Amino acid sequence: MTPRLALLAACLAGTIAPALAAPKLTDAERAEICAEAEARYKETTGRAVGDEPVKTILTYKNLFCPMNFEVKAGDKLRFFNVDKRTSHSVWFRAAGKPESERFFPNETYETTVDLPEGDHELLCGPHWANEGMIGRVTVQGAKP
Ligand SMILES: [Cu+2]
Repeated sequence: MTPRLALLAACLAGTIAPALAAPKLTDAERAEICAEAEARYKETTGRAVGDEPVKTILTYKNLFCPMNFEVKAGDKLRFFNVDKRTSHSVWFRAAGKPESERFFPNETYETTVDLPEGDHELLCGPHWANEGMIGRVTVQGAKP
């Protein structure tokens, strides 16, 4: 394979596109966006996201908030979209899971963690490749 073809193949496979296209946010910029997301959640629901009995991840401005988090196998996970117009999805692609349906502003997507122990890449179907909307879930051992 020529280098040019190899590059094209890598782009098609999605292995290079994120590195080239994902906007580079600093940790501080991410923290600011996620703080805004939490404020929007509280405004919408009247509750602090950290007080929810079910682990709640916010989607906002092409970020998962938090971006990296830990769960136990069998835990429930709840995703809530605090964006104004954009829909998102949840996709453990590398783990061989199907992409979720899109959830729209103020909508929730809930799932139960059925992934093996270890780190798993969490993608948003429409935004991972070009916007870098990628999180990481660390799954700990199953509940006794
Ligand atoms: Cu998204």
